[in-house]
Amino acid sequence: MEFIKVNRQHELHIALVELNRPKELNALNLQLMQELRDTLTALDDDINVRVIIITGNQKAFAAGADIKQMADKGAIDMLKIDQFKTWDQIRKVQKPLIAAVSGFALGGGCELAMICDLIIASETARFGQPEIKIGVMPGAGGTQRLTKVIGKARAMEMVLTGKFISAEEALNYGLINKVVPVESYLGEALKLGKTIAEMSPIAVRLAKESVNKAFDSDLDTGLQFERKNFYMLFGSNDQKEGMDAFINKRKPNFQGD
Ligand code: DAK
Repeated sequence: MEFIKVNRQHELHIALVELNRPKELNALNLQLMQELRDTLTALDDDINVRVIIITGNQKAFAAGADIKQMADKGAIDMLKIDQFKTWDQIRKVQKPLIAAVSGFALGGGCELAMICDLIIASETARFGQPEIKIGVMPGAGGTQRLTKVIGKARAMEMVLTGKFISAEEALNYGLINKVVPVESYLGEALKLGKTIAEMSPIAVRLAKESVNKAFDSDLDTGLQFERKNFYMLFGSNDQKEGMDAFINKRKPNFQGD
């Protein structure tokens, strides 16, 4: 892998995936996205990994798709490249994804963070969908996810003016989970990951799936889906273990079955 580094915290069941194209502010070129897709799908299949953290560096999570790579493309070139396939595969990762964001999270970088389930940001983080400034618009879910999360007025302003928002604003808008000093954003993401990794992996998977369902369906469909997953968990050993641990005042030991 040229643009992705993986650091496995075996004892915590966490994998830290770092976007590594620092000179270009982690601009998401096709190779980086394919490497990211391959990495995430492999980690999703690895039973020793329970939580995945995606991060960049202090200056940039990712400054967007690679403008230099896209500049001379036509509509049919873009269609043939079909980047959506790669993005869809990332979106389908079943394990919890935490984005640990510092610096720029712009365009595709902001969209990648929004695909993640939780976002921890450093005080220096800047979020934005500036595609309008280069004559295009968000293409990897930005107009949809941003609007659902922060509301139409704020999303319109960001998407139509390309303005960046600070980590503090992103927190107030409900786009992210927490803002911490720049020295601790990775530590904080690991702490959050550790808490989730201690839960039953099977319950975490179905819970993630169910929360996501709320995003793309009406309430009735979402409730039916949630109920099915809820019943299914009563077929797991982890449910027996979790409830027995509670009754016997001990820490549960979840095995994911
Ligand atoms: N693409 C390519 N190179 C980039 C880049 C980008 N998005 N962002 C930065 N770089 C490069 C710069 O060109 C520069 O390279 P050199 O000139 O040194 O060779 C280097 O990174 C450092 O950047 P700056 O010199 O500009 O650094 P500053 O600190 O002065 O400014 C900045 C930082 C983030 C404000 C600025 O670099 C900037 O405005 N960058 C562009 C931000 C942007 O417009 N992002 C949106 C891109 S469009 C799709 C999925 C996703 C997308 C589309 C389709 N499908 C699934 C089909 C997404 C589209 C986008 O994200």
